[in-house]
Formats: sequence, C-alpha cells, structure tokens
Amino acid sequence: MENESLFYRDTWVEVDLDHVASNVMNMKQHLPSDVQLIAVVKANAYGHGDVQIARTALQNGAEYLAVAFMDEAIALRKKGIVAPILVLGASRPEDVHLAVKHHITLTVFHYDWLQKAQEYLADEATLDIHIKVDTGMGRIGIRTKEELNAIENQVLRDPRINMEGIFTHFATADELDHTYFEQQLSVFNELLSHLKTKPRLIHASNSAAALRFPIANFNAIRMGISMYGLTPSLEIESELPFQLQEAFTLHSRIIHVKKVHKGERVSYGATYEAEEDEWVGTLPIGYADGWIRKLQGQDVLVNGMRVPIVGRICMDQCMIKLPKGVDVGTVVTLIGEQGQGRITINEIARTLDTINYEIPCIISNRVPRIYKSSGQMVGMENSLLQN
Ligand code: PMH
Repeated sequence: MENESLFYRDTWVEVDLDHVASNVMNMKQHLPSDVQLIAVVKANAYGHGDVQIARTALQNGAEYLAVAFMDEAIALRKKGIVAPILVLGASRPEDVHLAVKHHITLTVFHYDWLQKAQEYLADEATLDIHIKVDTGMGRIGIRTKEELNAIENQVLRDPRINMEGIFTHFATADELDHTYFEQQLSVFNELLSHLKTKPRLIHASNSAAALRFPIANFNAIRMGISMYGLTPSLEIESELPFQLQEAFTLHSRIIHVKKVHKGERVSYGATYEAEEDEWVGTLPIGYADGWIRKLQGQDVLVNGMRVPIVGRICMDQCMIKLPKGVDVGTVVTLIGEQGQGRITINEIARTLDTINYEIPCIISNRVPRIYKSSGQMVGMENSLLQN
C-alpha cells in the first residue's frame, strides 16, 4: 500500500471484516438452504464502506446486494462488483438505460413509472425489475391487486422487462408485539396469490424478521443491520438466535495534553470550568466527523478507562478530562473495546437518544476506514485522498 493512500489525521474507523463474515455465515446457517441472502449495503454499507462489505458478504454466502438508489449501485460497479444489485428505492424512468448498461435491478412501485420507463427503454434492452408492494410501511409500493395485475400484464407483454422479483418491507418486525407484522404478512400473501406467474425472488424480511420469523422467509431475505453485528432493536436482543459481532469501532489519538488550573475554562462558550487542577487532553475529532455536540459528557476509553468529553465539541476537535497526564499519541477509543473497557454503538445511540443504525451512518466520510481481518490491516479507504 502506498503512503499516499494513508491518512494524516489521527482519527479513524476500524471495521472488522471477520465479524461481518461471521454474521453473514451465521445468518446463512440460520436460514433454510433455499433462501437467498441479499446483503443491504446502502448508505456506504451503513457507514462501514460499500465495496469492502459487499465483497465480504458475497464471499461468505450472500447472493445479491441491495442499495437505496442508482448512484450507490453504479459506485459498486465502478469498484468492480459484478454480483446482482437491487435498487430498493426510486430511480428516474429516464435513467433506465443506466440500469440496463450496468446490470442493475430496479424497483417498480407504480404503474405510471413503468409506462414512462418503457418509453425510455431501447428495443434490444433487458431490464430486471422487482415489484415493491406496500403492505403497511406506507413508504413506496403498490397497494392493490388491480395495480399489481396492471403491472404484471404490462411486464408480461414486454420482452424487454424481466420481472425477477417482488418484495415488501415490514415496519415492526423488531417489536415484541407481532400483530402488525402478521397483518403485513397476510396482505403480502394475499397479493402474491393474485400473481399469474411467481417471480424467481420473493422477499419481505429485514434482519429482525429473518432472525425471528421463518414464516416470512419466502425465498430471499434482506440483511442489513445484523450483518454489521448490531441488534435490530434492544427489545429483541434476548431473542437473537446467534451472537452478533459488532464490526465498527472508532479511534483517535490524543494530540495535546495540558494541565488546566482550577477555575480555568474549556472550549466554545467557556461552559466547562475546572473544579480543581485537572489534566485535559485534546482529540482530533469533532462534529464535522459526525461526533456531534450532543455527545458532550459521553465517555471515551483511555488506557482502558472511561473518561468524559468536557466542554463543547468543536468542528474538528474535542477535549477529554484525564485522570493524570498521559502521553501525546495515546490511543483513545470512542467506540469499541480497550483493555477492560467497552463502549458499544448501542451506548452511543442511547446517549444520542436514537437507534444504533444511525451511529455508523453519521460518522462522516472524512474519517478514514481501516479494514481488518485476522487482526491484520487488509485495506483502507480515505475518501479525502482518493484519486
Ligand atoms: N430492506 C429495505 C427496503 C430497507 O429499507 C432496509 C433498511 C432493509 C431491507 C434492511 O433492514 P435491516 O437493516 O433492519 O436489516 N432500511 C432502513 C431505513 O430505511 N431506515 O432504517 C433502516
């Protein structure tokens, strides 16, 4: 690896690809052998890095990839991924030629969209589609058998369009109460019964449903959050059929250490006042990295011990209170294990009053991602210095 492609600021994410591999393998083992695994790698693989996660998932049993929009799919193609990719969200009808060119599968969720897309399709083109059914998520998708029939008839008459799949999405599969999940499932089954031909792939389950409800497997599931080692919700954590292994950790190094005397202040607003003579360290991470101001007061790990962030978090830096003077360059773990200490993504989500999904997504591309396998660095992504 050339030095040019490294990074020059001491803040980085480490992604343990072995953990991703084991989560995928465990899910594969949990599923019947005829159920395919679609690895959801949208949003830069939930902040972990699209191509590395895609490759790891494909090498460990995933058959298909899914992203949110076409740019994400094209990005994966440009990085050499040849596996099938489904765009889960909306694409523009006028962009169908790009889907054809890059062998990207598009989601059809409205009859008018299909008609417009047909106008833009070249005669010799082949477009793979999955139909999206809205069974209660209320986001995108067709809702009636009339719409489904209209789309199916239109597709069957057009040799350029291959209806490869049909799918829906659950709104509450991660909740203890199964009622709404069951309602959605029966709406989906009812609509499926009106299809003239069953497409090759029928899928409904996200991680939570795939982990909990075999009845909703059909012949593929879409694995997102659990591939990254995170529970779909805290309330179902005790029900998980296998141990998930968190892949994403966040680290920095202390760049400055000083003694702050009693009464002296720290950071914008001068809101933090030292109650006694204290050691304060500065970290090169701030809200522009996604380490947002609401994390003031959150602990980080230094020499395996918890210490708090003090004063306001700045754009690129923040300060921590140290029990004693430590060396500049000391590694600080903001998410992950260090010695006896551990800070989980769920803990950060709790501090921010949000869900674990949001945490790796908000750590911005400004923070380089290092990839590890068997404890060794096997890759690196620094979006700032790419090309
Ligand atoms: N399928 C669709 C259509 C999705 O939107 C998502 C996640 C998944 C599968 C994967 O779900 P999982 O991560 O729970 O396994 N989508 C989102 C979302 O739009 N907001 O949070 C998660």
